[in-house]
Parts: sequence; structure tokens; C-alpha cells
Amino acid sequence: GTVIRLEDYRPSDYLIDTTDLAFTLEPEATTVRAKLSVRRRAGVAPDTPLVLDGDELTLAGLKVNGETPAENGYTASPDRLVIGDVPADETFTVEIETRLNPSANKQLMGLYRSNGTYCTQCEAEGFRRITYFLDRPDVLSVYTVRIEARTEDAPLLLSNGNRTESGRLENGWHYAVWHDPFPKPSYLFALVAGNLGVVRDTFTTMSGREVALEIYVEHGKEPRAAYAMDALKRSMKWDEETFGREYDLDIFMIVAVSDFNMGAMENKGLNIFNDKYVLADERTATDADYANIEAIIAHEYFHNWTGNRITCRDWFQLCLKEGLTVFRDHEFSADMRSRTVKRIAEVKLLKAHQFPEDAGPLAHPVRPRRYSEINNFYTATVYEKGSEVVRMIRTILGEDGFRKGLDLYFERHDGEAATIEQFIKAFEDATGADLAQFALWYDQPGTPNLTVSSHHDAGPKRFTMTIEQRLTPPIEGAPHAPMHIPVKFGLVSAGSGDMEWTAVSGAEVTGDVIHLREPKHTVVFEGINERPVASLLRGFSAPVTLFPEAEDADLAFLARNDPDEYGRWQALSTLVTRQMKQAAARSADERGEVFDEETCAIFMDIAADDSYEHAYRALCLTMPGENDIAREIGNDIDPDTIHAVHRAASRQLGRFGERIFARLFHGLEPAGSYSPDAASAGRRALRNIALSYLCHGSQDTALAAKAFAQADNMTDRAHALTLLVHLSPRTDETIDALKAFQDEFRNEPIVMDKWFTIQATAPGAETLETVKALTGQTGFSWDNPNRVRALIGAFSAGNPTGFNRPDGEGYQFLCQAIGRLDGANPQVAARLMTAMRSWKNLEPGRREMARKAMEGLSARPRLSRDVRDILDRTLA
Ligand code: DPP
Ligand code: ZN
Repeated sequence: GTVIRLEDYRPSDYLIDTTDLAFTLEPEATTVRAKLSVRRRAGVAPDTPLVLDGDELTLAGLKVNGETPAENGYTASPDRLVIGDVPADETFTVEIETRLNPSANKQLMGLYRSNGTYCTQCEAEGFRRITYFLDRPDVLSVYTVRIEARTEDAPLLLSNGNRTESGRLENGWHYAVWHDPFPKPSYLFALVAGNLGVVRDTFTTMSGREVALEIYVEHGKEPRAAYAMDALKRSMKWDEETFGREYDLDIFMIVAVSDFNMGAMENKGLNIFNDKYVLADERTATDADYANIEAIIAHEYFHNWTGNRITCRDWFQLCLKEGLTVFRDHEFSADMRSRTVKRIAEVKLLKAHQFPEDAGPLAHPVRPRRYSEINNFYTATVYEKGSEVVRMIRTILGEDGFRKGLDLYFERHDGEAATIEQFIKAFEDATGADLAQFALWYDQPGTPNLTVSSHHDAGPKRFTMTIEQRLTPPIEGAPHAPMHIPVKFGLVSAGSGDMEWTAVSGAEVTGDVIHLREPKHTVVFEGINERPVASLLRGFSAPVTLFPEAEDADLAFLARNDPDEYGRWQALSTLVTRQMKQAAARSADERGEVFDEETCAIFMDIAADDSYEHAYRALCLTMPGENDIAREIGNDIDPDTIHAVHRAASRQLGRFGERIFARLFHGLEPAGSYSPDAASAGRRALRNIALSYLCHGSQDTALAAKAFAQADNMTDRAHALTLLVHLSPRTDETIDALKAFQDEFRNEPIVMDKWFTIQATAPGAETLETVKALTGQTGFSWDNPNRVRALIGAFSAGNPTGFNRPDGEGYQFLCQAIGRLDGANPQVAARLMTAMRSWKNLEPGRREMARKAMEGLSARPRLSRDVRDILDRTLA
């Protein structure tokens, strides 16, 4: 296939100043009439053909300046309309008619139907499935959209901007006209038409304008949109208070649909959401669902400034809007919840999703330089690492400098399609800082490694720390120059918290940040009386892998004494991971005791310490997952060994802490009615982790069965059911519980997704048969991305022992599923393929099986560009 390269970027020859669209909606034969006012860019030769993008389009009519062009004046194919015979004037109009079949569109890109509702998805290149266009983000146009439909089918007609007109037509049809005054790229276009319920509210902006807020959901589900509405209002307020960003239209709408490739989409004034990120009540949603809804509502809303008002020049700049907007939603959630708890959760996710991507065959820079399918670059690297890079800018410049830089960026580039260079430049110009070396973070793939060694000299009272950075390029030939890495730190003394120093040399140190810029720094602190323990990378100030020299004793010391709460968690997590990794290297009969006494004692002291927040204690008590241990081991992975260690570790802690866990479980019984707030969620999290340890310690799930029966909310219910299914899959209690859950929720697809996932992630080789059987269950559908992800995605990415069966059947199953899905929905199929991204780290037997399965898929004659791209890179 063709590779698109950053260095080949050039502006389009033509611009489209205004775009008038008229839709006549019919389920299988929708007509789209587009009237484009086209302008030739200054300096472009008058006879330059106008080349418009299409994708599976049929041209039904064409006029240029009101006239039908001669047959040899243009050529039309499904993916391109070339008008060779263009008028000599600088501006002219082009009218295009296309005909679509939204009901047959299973790719869920362009105009499609979800449960009868017409909706659109245009990012990245879906608009070209609606009409021929300059479908690229640097072509900004003012849209006016007229929608006509049968009133009975679609009483609701929505598009971007403000509604300027609506009314009745003949024969039971009606229409509405929407105008969006803000020029926007085509990927932000949206249309929704259907029969939906609505929740309304208002928000008064900081300058006193009243904005109408509307959330559209299936009829009957309106009460479940209350939390999303609340999160929206809090997001709007927070963006005004934190970044001075005010909403700009008179109306802001969100529509929830059940068939959606992604989480949600930030279309101007008309966000479209996967319904699982809108709908919640205590009966159907877990605390994690509520937290996701809050974060994603905020994320899409924040795009209004970072993405919509200032968009990307080209898709290589995707992190310009995504990294920055993820950073903004992280900060929002941190302010709404507990900052440390939120940061720990982010770091865990980053390490679980982005680190393996950056270490494997799918590694790419935060700003990639080439792609063959842009849909495959909506990745953890672009989003999550992209956010970490923005966070480092703030760490380097400080709060004030960061805000000044961002203000300048908004001021300079409002209404434009911008680049990473322009973003960086705004921070440099606002603060005088030099970010040239820092900018390498956007271009160099891979996770830098930091190794540290230190010594203390009592005589001269000197503490010396040697820090080396090394970047192992995951891609052959990728650049790996030394980076500017901000390391937040403290020197922790035995008695009195962080120590002060009288002088420091060997690296620039500002406040509590060491700035690494060289491959190796020897940092010397003067005036240090006693040997400190260095607490490094506080708050995870850079996305690097730290190899601390610290002995277990020093980590244990930090886990108890680091004045920084994040630092305590990080030390404990490092210690625990290290001991689990060591246990995996021992023979089977020598790994019953995974942790030493002191480590067990630290766990229990945290568990019992009521001065900590519940949520923080729950996070500290959560062991690294099996995939985390695998990542730490690095190569020749045997998932069965890791699973055995994980089980042994849970049993050991469960026994060791039985009294404390029993006290927590019984002492934290729900008091009063359910509330999704962070404090209540933390309380449930701690109680549920105590329940897990009690079950593991006693090897008995009776308590989980009781908890399942008594649960009055989905958080507790799903947790108890998971314990039953994962610890005692074949007991009557478990079978009854699964049945009860299914009976209650069989008509609630997004709740049934949990039922699928819980079963798909049950450890052990047999689960593959369960998963295969579940694909035949009523309620499962290959056409719905949420169902596919809940069952097949969860199995392949979240069930290390089941998926990595030694006989390779798990890999075969995944590759067959991808082959089956690919014809209908290549985007979702390609995403499933990423479960293979770490296959080269497996032990040789499984590695071979994985290769065979992928080669089998690769031999298929008709793979989509999406799957072909991921498969080729993964196998390379
Ligand atoms: N732009 C969407 C988001 O991340 C995804 N396509 O918000
Ligand atoms: Zn986004």
C-alpha cells in the first residue's frame, strides 16, 4: 500500500470556504447534495485540476459554476473526483450529488445507522464516504446543513452549530437547517437523525451567556444520563477556571449511540458518544464506569478548544490535539477526585498499554513520520505518552510558565490548523525557555531507561548520584539522541523527611527537579550529613523506566517513609514487582512464599492505616497484574508460571492479613444509599480488595457468593461475580450467579458486556471453549464493536493464560475472528490485532504458534489496509 510521509506535506491547491450540504435521508438510498465554494490558493496555476477525496462513493450529479461539465472535463471513481476542466476564476462553485446506503455501512465510518438512528463518524477520513471533498484537516470551511427526513422515522434532526430553521414538508416529511459559524475541518462534521429521548440543562458561561445543554439517549434511558450532564457542567466550569476557556456556541449537544468504533467524538457542538460512556446508574454501572464517563465527557468537551478551535495541520500532528486534551482531562479528573490516586491510576495504565507498545514492533514516535492507515495511529503512544510530554512541559516551565505558553498558543493559533513546532514555539516565546532538546520527545520512539547509582561520603558530607539515560531504539535506525528528562526527586532521611542541600553540581536542578540532558550526569549534593535514600521520579515526572540501585531494604524504607505519597506507592510497587519476578524465576515448589515478611508487613500496615484515603489503600493493595510481571521479565515469557506466582502471592497475602481484611470487609459495609463520588468509590474499592484477599487466602468463595447476592450496586456485584468465575468457575454457586446476572440484564447490552468480559478473562486454557461458545449466544453480535471488544478483545488482551494456550489455539481463534470481522469493520479488526504486539517476548514454543497463526491470516487474499498494516509491522 501507499505510505504517507510527514516530509511530503504540502498545502492543498484549493480551499473550500463554505460547504452547504443537503441530506435527504432514506435508510437505503440517502441523497447528499454538496455545494462547495472553492478558492484557488494564491500562486497556484489556473489549470491545476481540483482533486477531491472519496471512499466507496458513486457520483450522481456534478456542476461547476452551475453548469454540467463536459464528459472529458472530469473523472470520477469511488475514491476520487478529479475536475480537470476548472474555471479560470480564483473562486468557483462545485455542486456534487452522491447517493449512500447508510443501512449497509458496517464500517461505522461516514453516515451509518445505529439501532435505526442515523449518525456519522468522520475522524479521521470518514467525510469522504459522504461526499467528494478535500478531506484533510487543514481545509477549514463554514458549514450549512439542511436535513430532510420522514418525521415519523426521525423526529430529531441535528447537525453542528446552531439551528437556524425547521419546518414541515409534504407527505409526512420535515426538515431542519443548521449553521456552524466556526470554520472547521471535515472530520468535525456531524449529523444525527432519529427518535431519541433528551435530557436538557443550561450552563451560564463566565461572560454571562446561557448555553443550552442537551444529551440524547434511547427513550427510557434519560435518568441514566444525569451523571454525564453533571460531568459536562463541571467540565465547562473547570475549563473556564483553569485555562480561561469559554464555550462559544449557543448550544452543546451529546448523542449516545450503541454502535461506535471509538469512545466518543468531539464534533463541533454535537459530540457523538459510545453509549457506554454516557449511560450510568448504580444498578448498571461500576465506579470505574462513572470515572470513565466523567473523563471522556470532559475530554470531548475540552477538544472544543484543543482540537476544534485550533486543529491539526495534518494527521501526523494528531498528538497536538490528543496529547494535550488527554492531559487536560487528566488534570480535570485529578481536581474532581484525589490527585495522587488519579496519578497512580494513570501511571498504571501508561505502563500497561503504552510501554509495551513502545517496546514492541508497533512502536512509533508520539508524532509519527509515516503511516499507511491513519486509523491505526489512535494509539496509547499518541494519546497517553502525548499527554505525558505535555505534563513534562509543565514540570519544566512551572505552572505559571505553562499557562502563559498555553495562552499564547490559543491567542496565536485560534482558527488555524497548527503543528507541534508551533505549539512548542508558543511555550518558548512566552517563557524564554529553550525546548529544542525537549522536542525530541515527539520524534524519538521508545522508552528511555534510567540507571542510577549513588554513594554518600560522610567526611565531606557529600551525596553523589550518577544517572545514565539510554534509549534503546525499538525501530531499527530510529534516532536516539539524549533527551531532556525532568526527574522530580527528594533525598529522604531516616528521621526527618526530605533533606536540604547547601549546593548542587553536575546537572541543572530547579526546585525539586533534576534536568537530565546528557547521556550521563554525576550529580553532587553538598551538605548532606547522613546517607539519604533518593526518591526519584516522583509523580512519574517522565515516562521512563527507572532502574534504581535501591536494595529491597531501601525500597521498603521509602514505601514507609517517603514524604511523597506517590513515592511511597512507587517504592512499594517496585519492591512487590521485583519479588514476584524473582519468584517466577524459582522452581515451582519454591515459590509458595512470594514476598518476604517485611513486604507483607508493609502491605498490612497500609491496609490498616485509617489515616490514608480508602482509594489509596486499595491501589497499594492491588498487586501488579500478570501482564505487568510479564513486561518486567521482558522475554521468554511463560504466562502459566506468572499466573502461578500471582495466585501464590494472593494466597500468601490473604493468609498473612486475614484479620485485617476481615475487619475491612465487615467494617466497610455500605452505609446509606449509593453515591458515585470518589470517596464512596474508594470505600467500595478497599472493601472489595479485602474480599478478594479473603477468598484467595481461604481458597473459598462462599463470601463472594454472599456478596454477590447482597450487592445493591453494580460495582460490588461485578466484583463478586468476577471472584466467583475466576476462582471457582464450575461450582453451582457460580453457575447460578451467572444465570441470575444474565436473566436480569439480557436486554441491557452494555451491562451484558461485563458478563461476557468476566467469563472471557477467567484464567486457564479451557476458557477458549467458553469464549467460542459465547460467540453463539444471543446478545453477542459481530457487528457491534462493544460486544466484540467485551468478548474477543477482553480474552486476547486480558487473559494471559487462556489466550496464550501452549497449543496456540488462542492465537488461531483471534486470527480467525479478525479475518471474519475484517470485511465488515476493518478498524475494529485491526485494533484487535494489537493483542499480538508483544508476541516476540513469549517463550519459543508459543512464539512459533503465534507466528504461524499470524502468517495464516497474512496469507488471506483480501485483507483491509488496516489489518494488513498492523499485521505486517507486527510480523516484521
Ligand atoms: N478524537 C476522538 C477522541 O479522542 C477519537 N477519535 O476524542
Ligand atoms: Zn480526543
